[in-house]
Formats: sequence, structure tokens, C-alpha cells
Amino acid sequence: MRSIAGADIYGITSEEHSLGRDNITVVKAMIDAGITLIQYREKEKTLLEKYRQCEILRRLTKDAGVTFIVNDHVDLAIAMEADGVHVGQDDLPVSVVRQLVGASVIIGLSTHSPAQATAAAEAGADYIGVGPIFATQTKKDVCDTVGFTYLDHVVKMQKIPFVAIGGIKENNIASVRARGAETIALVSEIVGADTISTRVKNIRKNMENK
Ligand code: TZP
Ligand code: MG
Repeated sequence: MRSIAGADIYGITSEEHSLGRDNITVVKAMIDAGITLIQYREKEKTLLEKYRQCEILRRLTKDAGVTFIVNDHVDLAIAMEADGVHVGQDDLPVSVVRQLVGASVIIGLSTHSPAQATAAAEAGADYIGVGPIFATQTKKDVCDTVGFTYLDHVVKMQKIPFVAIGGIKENNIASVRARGAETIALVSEIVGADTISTRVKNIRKNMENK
């Protein structure tokens, strides 16, 4: 199985793309829509503000049996007793993150090349991010798109679970799925939907049309 925690959709927060709703409201809607893997990703708040939101989100996700991953902040993930932490290429090395969080916490690492995927697996990451597949406005310091070339490499040549990310929408998700991605992350397409439950339903419909 190449999915992450058995999830089809990986929901990721971003308040600035959430049509004026806060992350709590959005995560509640994601949970109601049946999303079982959610990352707290928030670039526009202080660490204390993030902590306050995560206190609520940890309770909501735990009660719903949803896997809760914290982006960027290893300390926040530990404090929240999050199920996982997601880091990037310029963050602490995975080996160091592992020492800090312990064996049972999921570690995700963003990757953009075959060499990074191999290194992530060797370092003990539990999953990798593969992207950006398509152009995205959501991530500010984003690298060039990796397209399907890198996705195909990961599907065929790597064993580690992975999530495809970047510019994935209701109308292109079938193409990503068809190439072998089991878990697919969408930020703006979900948090920016007028009605999150309807959007998730349509995304799932298109995912099944492999
Ligand atoms: N990492 C690679 S692309 C990206 C992240 C966090 C942002 C994806 O956002 P969207 O809105 O799904 O394109
Ligand atoms: Mg990061």
C-alpha cells in the first residue's frame, strides 16, 4: 500500500485561502466531508496563535479518529501529541526530527527529485510529498513544477508511501490518480470551496474515474 494512513485525500489548512473562514471551521467541514488525514499548515500566524488553534483541532481530530499532522513545527507537533509532523528540505534533518518525536510519530518530508526521495527513505521518513505536480499560487517559496516525470519515478522506482501535491483540482485529479497516486493533497481546492462537502464529493467522484 502506498497510501498514507489509508487516506485518499490529504486535507491541508490555509486560512488565507479559506474565504474568510477560520481553520477550525474549515477542519470541521473537512471532517464532516469524510477526510481522514489533515495537516495543519498555516503561514500567517504567530506560533502562539497556531498553538491555540491546534489545541482545538487536536481534540476535534482525535474525537473523529482523523490523523492529524502538523506542518513545519516539530515542537508544536510534540506539544499537541500530533500523529505526525511534516517538514521540508530546509528544515531539521529527518534523523534529528525522529530523535525528537520518537518512533511512533509519522514523519513526512517534501521532496522534488529522485535523489531527495531516496535520501528521505534512507533517513527514515514515513512518507514523502511529491510535487508541485502542477503550478500553484498557494505556496510562496515554491520550486519549479516537477510534473509527471518525478511522480512516475516515485510510483515505479520508490517504495515509500507518498502524497502528490501542488495545483491539484477537481478537474485534473483523475490524471494524477491514473498515474498511481493513492493519497492526493489539495489545499486551495478544498479550503477555498464555497461548500466543502460538495467539493470533496466531486473530488472523490473524479478520483474514482481513474
Ligand atoms: N507543497 C508543494 S505545492 C504546495 C505545498 C504545500 C501547495 C499546494 O497548494 P494547492 O492549493 O493545492 O495548489
Ligand atoms: Mg515547511
